[in-house]
Amino acid sequence: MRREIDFSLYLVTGRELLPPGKDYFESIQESLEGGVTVVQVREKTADTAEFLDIALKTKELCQKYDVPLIINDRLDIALAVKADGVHLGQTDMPVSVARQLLPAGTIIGVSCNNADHVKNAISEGVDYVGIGAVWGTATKKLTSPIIGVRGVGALLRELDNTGLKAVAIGGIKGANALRTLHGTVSTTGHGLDGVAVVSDIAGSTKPRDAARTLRDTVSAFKEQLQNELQASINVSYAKKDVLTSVSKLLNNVKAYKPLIHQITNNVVTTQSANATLALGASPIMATAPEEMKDLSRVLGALLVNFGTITSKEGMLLAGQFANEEKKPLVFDPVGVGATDFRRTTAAQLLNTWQASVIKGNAGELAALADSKEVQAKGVDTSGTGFSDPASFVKSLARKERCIIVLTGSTDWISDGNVVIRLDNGHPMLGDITGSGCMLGTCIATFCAGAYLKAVEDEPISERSLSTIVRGDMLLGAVGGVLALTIASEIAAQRVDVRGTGTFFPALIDELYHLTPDKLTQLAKIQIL
Ligand code: 3NM
Ligand code: MG
Repeated sequence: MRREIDFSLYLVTGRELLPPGKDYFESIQESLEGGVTVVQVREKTADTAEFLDIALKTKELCQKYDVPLIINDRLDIALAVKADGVHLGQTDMPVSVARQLLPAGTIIGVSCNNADHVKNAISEGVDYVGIGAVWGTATKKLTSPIIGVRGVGALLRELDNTGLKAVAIGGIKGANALRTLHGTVSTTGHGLDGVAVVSDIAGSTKPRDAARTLRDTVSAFKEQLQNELQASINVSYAKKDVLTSVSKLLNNVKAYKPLIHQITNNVVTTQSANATLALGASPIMATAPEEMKDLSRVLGALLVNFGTITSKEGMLLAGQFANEEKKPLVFDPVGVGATDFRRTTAAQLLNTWQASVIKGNAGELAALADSKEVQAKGVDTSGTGFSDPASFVKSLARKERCIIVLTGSTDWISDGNVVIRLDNGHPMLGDITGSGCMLGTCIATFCAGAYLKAVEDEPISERSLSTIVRGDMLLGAVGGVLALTIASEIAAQRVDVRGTGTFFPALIDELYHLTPDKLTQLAKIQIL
C-alpha cells in the first residue's frame, strides 16, 4: 500500500553543509523535532557502504517521528533499507525501470525544471515532483536554469487536476518561503504541497528553529489558501461600503502621514513627491541598495516604477524587505513591452518579490501577461485595449496573486474575484507627462493608508505568518485611482485652468483639497 506523505517540509540532507561541530544525526533529530515531514537522504560522494550506513541510521530516526524516508538516486540503497521512496533526477534511472525494480507502493519523485519534465512525470505516473531551482542556490551546481517563483507557478499549472504532489526546491529559506508559496498558486487555486530545503536547515546551528519557522509558514499558508478558496465563493463588496472604507483611508493618510518610499524615474520624481505631499503623506525617493533595509522598517508603502531603470539592485532589495515587513508594494512597470531589457527586468523583479498592486496601461499589462491582444508602442499604448477588460484583469490578478489596475479612460481593478470599474478622470491627464506615474504614487499612498488601518485595528498582531501584506490592497488601489481621477475632473473645470500648463498645478491643488466627501460624492464606481 502506498503511504500518504505530508510534503509540507521536505528536508533534503546535506552533510557537507553542517556547521562546525554539528553532528549529522543530531542535526537530523533536531530538524525532525522542528517539524520536518519527510526526509530525503542525498549523498553525492559517499561510497556505498557509507551511504547504506547513513541511510539506515537516518531511517531509525525518521521512524521515531513517523516521518517517511526517501533515498536520492540509488535504488539499491532504497531497497536495502526498505525506504518509503526514491527521488530521481532527470539523468537518473528512468521511472518505468525504477517502478519495475521497486516494491509496489514505493513513492517515486522526480526533479523537474521545465514543462516537458512535468508532462513526462505525469505520464509516467510519479507520485510527486520537485520543481526547481526556484531561487539561486550554492548547494548544488545547477545544470538547468533558475526558474523563479513565476516559473514554478507555471509548472504547477501543468499539474492542475492531476492530483500529483509538488514541492519547490532551490534556495528556499525562512525569509522567502511565504513568497515562494504565495507566488506559485495556479489560477485555479492549486498551490504547492510543500517546500524542499537543504542549507537553511542543514547549515543551521539551530536546525530545530529553522525547521519550525519553515513548517509554521507552510502550515499557515495552506490554511490561508483554503480560507481564500472559501472566501472567493462568498465574496461580496457593496459599493457604499467600498466608498466609506476608501474615505477612511484618506483620513488615515492625513492622520499618520506615512512615508511613501518611491523608486521612480527621473522624469517624474518631483511631481510624484508633490502629489504624495498633497495627499498628506511624506515622500522619500531613495534608490541606493544600502539603505533599503532601514527604509523598509519605517515606510508605509513602497512604489517601484521602472520608467528609467537606474538601480535594479535597489529595486530587488527594497521589494524583498517590504515583503518581509508585510508592507504594500506597488509596481508600475512603465513601458515594459518596449524593450527586452524591461521585459526581463520585470520578470526578475516579479520572480523576487510579491507585488501587492501592479498598475499599468493596456500595453504594459498585455506585455506582462504575454497577451498579443494589445500592442505596446514605447511607453504608450496603441489601440483601444482589451475586448473584455474585466476578464483580463481578473485572470491576471489570479496569475500574479495581487491587485491589478488597468488604466485608461475607464480604469479596471481586480483582486482575482471582484472586478471594479471606475469611470472618473479627464482627458487632460493624458496630455501632461507623468500622470500615470502620479497615479502609482496615489495608489501607494492609499495602500499605506490601508496598511496603517490594518495595524491600527490589530496593533499587536503577530503579523500572521500567512499574510503577504497587511491591509486591504483592493481598497488602496481603488482609493488611489479615485483620488487622482476625481482631482483631475475638479481641476479641469476650474476657470483658471486654460491648458495643460495651468492644469498641472491645479491638479496638485485639488489633490491637496481632496476630502472624503468629494471622493464619495464624485466617484463613478461599478462593482462587477
Ligand atoms: N535540487 P538549498 S536545487 C538538491 O533544482 C537540489 O533540482 C535542486 O539546496 C533542483 O535548499 C537543490 O540549500 C539544492 O538551496 C537545494
Ligand atoms: Mg540525482
